[in-house]
Formats: sequence, C-alpha cells, structure tokens
Amino acid sequence: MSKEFRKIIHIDMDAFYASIEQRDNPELRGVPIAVGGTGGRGVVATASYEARKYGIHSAMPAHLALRIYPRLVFVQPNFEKYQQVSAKIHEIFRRYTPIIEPLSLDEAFLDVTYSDFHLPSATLLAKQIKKDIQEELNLIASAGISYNKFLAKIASDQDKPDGLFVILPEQGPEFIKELPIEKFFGVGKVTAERMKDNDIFKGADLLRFSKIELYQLFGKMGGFLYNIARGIDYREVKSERKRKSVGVESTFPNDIVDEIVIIERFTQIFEAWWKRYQSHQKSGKSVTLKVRNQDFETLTRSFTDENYITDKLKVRAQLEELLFETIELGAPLRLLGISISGFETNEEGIGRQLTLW
Ligand code: DCP
Ligand code: MG
Repeated sequence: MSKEFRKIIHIDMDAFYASIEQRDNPELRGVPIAVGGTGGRGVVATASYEARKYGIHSAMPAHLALRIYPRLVFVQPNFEKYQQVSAKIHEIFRRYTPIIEPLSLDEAFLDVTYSDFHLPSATLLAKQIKKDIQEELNLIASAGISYNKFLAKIASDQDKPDGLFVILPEQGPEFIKELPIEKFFGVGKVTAERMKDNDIFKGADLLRFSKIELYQLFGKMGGFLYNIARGIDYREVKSERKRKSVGVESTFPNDIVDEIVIIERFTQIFEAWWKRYQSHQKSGKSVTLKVRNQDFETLTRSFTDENYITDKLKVRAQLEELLFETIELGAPLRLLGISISGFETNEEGIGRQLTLW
C-alpha cells in the first residue's frame, strides 16, 4: 500500500529573518522586532512572533507597524547572512535526501520516499531535521509531512511555530474539503477570485464540478483543481540535480585583449564556477566554455568526459586549452563563461521505502 505514495516533507523556518537577528543579538530576544526598512516606503519583511501578537506582519508598511506598536524595534535586513544560513539548512537537508526543491531561502520540499538514512519513517526524519536545525543553527523550523507537495506545504503551516504536522493518505481528501481556497498552494489571486465568483470557497465546493466543467472555468488549472480536490497532486519535487546546467559567466566592463588579463579573469570565473559546481553536490560530464567577442558574436565549445568531472586541475587545464583554441589572440573579449551539464539522473531506486508516520 505504501508503494504508491511518495513521502514528502516541507520545511518552513519560523519568522526566518527575525529569528536570525534575535539569535545573533541577545538584546532582541523576547522583544517585538521587525526586519525591514523604516524609510518612506519601508515595509516589514518579517516580524518576530512577539510583534505578531500586535498584528504586525510581513508586507505591512513600516509607518503603520510603528503606529500600532511605537516601540517596535526595526532591524536592517542582512540578506547575505540569511543566504548563508539557508545554505547551512540545505547542508542539513542533504544528509537525508538529494531531492530538495527550495521555494525560497527559508522553505523547501524534500522527497524522502527513498532514503538510505536509518530512520524508517518520514515523520521521524522530519523530527530529526528539526532537531539538527535547532541544535546546530539555533533556529526553529516547522515541518509538514504528507504524500504530496500540496499537502506537505499546507501541513507545515498547520502547527506553526515549531510545528510538526502529518497528513496521511487516508486523511488527505477530508482535509482538503475544509481547506479555504486562499490556502491552496499553486493557486494565484486571479484563479482564487474566479473560484469565488463560482461560489467555490473551500475544497469541498470543487467536488460539485466535473473535470470538464473545471477545464471550462479555469483552463489548464482545471485539471489540477479537479485532482487537488481529491487529494491528488502529481507534481514532483524538482531537485537542483534536475537543473540542466550549472554555470558562471561574466561580461567585462571593458573588452579585454591582454593575454595576462584574460588568464586572470578566466581564473576568477573558473574558481567561482568550480565553487558553485561543488556546492550543487551533483556530478556532470560535459563542460562548456562560452566566449563573446567585440562584435557580440558568441562561440561555445564543449568537451565531454567519460567519467564525472571531479579533478579540478585537469578540468582547468582542459578549459584553458580550449579557451586559447577558441579566442583569436588580440581580438577583444567581451564575455567569458563556464558551465557544466550532463548530470547524473538516477536519484530514485536508492535506499528503501519509508513509512509516512
Ligand atoms: N519575506 C519578505 N517579504 C514577505 C514575506 C516574507 O521579505 N512579504 C521574507 C522574510 C521572511 C522570509 O521571507 O523571514 C520567509 O517568509 P515566510 O513567509 O516563511 O515568513 P517567516 O519565515 O518570517 O514566518 P513564518 O514563521 O510565518 O514562516
Ligand atoms: Mg517561514
């Protein structure tokens, strides 16, 4: 029975930016804070849970938030830091599955249908991920666990903060019946309005319509809505591995001619590309070099290795050789890029099936 069902975890960090700021500045702990700008058109990016009690929330204009709670502490966002924290959260995810699809810095789907990890259930695995995040990063995450993306995403919001919520296959259809359409993940504002025009306010209301009627009303979305109303969502968790290539390129502020400068720029781009390639934790076999000259003529040259590319020095030497075969010496160079593709695709069928609960 469990065979047909996938096991998906959706992780969403609690008050992400605000929690990081409170973690790193003890004076802000327990205090209503907002991360965001206070300038003329400043808005609250996120509010700490202490501030939310007063009704302060994301996207609220700063002046309004301050009117509601004049002692609200505003903290300037530090996106670089949030990105670094996000990368660390992803390192934790990767211990448990390679199939990770980020939705934003603080949210991601994990497909753990097959996992080599020693825990036998997706719920226990989600608990372990929350524990790792808390112990190693001193931050709280909420987790939703279910058999598809739609329900996993809804589930992570059910029990926030510090949530852990499971929706089992037999509970899915009932759960959706009561779900207001504003909470439908994947349904935009326009579709939501059209749903209301047709007296559709919650999942159960969709069941009145045939598939054809839903297609007539909502176009392509119709099929999706028909399935969702029955707890069915076939969308895959699209991992970074499924991205076709990983590359870095740079257009130079001034065209470059000098061979020494070309090597210097090549080295910078190569290093940045290699770092990105490593951080994506996937192996590719084909490397492509892209150059653009003064006349905007773009040339690409590739080579493919029999084995996955892991030897930094070797690939650097190959690329350098290719570069000097490709560019005309003395001709000004406008853009240089390196990318890798031909990634391994086998990510299922490894490990064993987990139970959902
Ligand atoms: N964010 C933003 N502007 C918004 C919404 C969010 O800049 N309108 C940023 C700040 C958040 C982060 O994205 O910290 C994550 O968004 P969430 O919607 O997940 O909100 P939080 O993580 O802050 O809170 P919650 O505990 O409700 O998930
Ligand atoms: Mg969040």
